[in-house]
Amino acid sequence: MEFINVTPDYKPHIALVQLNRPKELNALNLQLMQELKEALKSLDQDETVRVIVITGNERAFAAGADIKQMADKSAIDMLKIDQFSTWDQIKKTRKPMIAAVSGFALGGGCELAMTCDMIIASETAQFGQPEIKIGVMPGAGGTQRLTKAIGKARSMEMVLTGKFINADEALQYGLINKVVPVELYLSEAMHLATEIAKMSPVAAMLAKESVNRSFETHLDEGLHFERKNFYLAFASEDQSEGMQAFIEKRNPDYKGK
Ligand code: DAK
Repeated sequence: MEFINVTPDYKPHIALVQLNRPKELNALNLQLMQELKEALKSLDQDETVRVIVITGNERAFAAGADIKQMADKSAIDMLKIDQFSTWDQIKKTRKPMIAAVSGFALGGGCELAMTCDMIIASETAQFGQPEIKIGVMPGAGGTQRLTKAIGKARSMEMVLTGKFINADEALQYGLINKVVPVELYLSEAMHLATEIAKMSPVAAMLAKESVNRSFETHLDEGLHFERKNFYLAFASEDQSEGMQAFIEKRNPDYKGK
């Protein structure tokens, strides 16, 4: 791995993936995205990992797709490269993912943060979809996930002007979960990850899938899907353990089975 650092056991049950192209503000070139895809696939299959935190550095989470690498590509080049399959694979990650964002989260960087399930930001974070300024538009979910998160009016303004919003605005708009001082953004993300890692990983996976389904379907279908996953949770040993632990007034010891 050249452009990302992966620590599967950063904390008990928590993996850390750090984007690592600092000089280029973690611009997402093809190799970085490929590495990220492979890392997430492997962490998703790693039984010891329950939650994945993705971060950059203090100056940038990621300033977008690598413009220098994209600049001379034709539509057919883009079609053949088929970067969407990489993004689709990342989206398929079944374990909860938290983005720990400081500095720039722009274009594909903002889209990557939004592909995660929750976002913890430092007070220096800036979010934006500035593709319009370079003659294109968001291509990895920016027009869809941003609109669902913050509504049409604000999304239109960001997508059509390319303007950035700061961490407080992002919090107020409902794009992110929490803003903390810059020295705390990673530890705060770890704190959230630790809370989730205490839960049944089976239930967490089923719950994540169900919440995500609400973005993709109408209410009746979503409720039906939720119900099936609810029943499925009762097939897990973790369900017996969780309920027994409650009755016995002790902490549950989930095995992810
Ligand atoms: N690509 C390549 N290099 C970048 C970059 C980027 N997105 N962002 C920054 N850099 C590089 C700069 O070129 C500079 O490199 P050197 O000149 O030193 O070699 C270095 O990082 C430091 O940047 P600056 O000198 O510009 O730093 P400043 O603090 O002055 O400005 C900035 C920071 C973030 C405001 C500025 O760098 C900037 O505006 N960056 C571009 C932001 C942007 O437009 N992002 C959107 C890119 S388009 C797709 C999926 C997704 C996408 C496309 C396709 N498919 C699935 C097909 C996504 C598209 C995008 O994200």
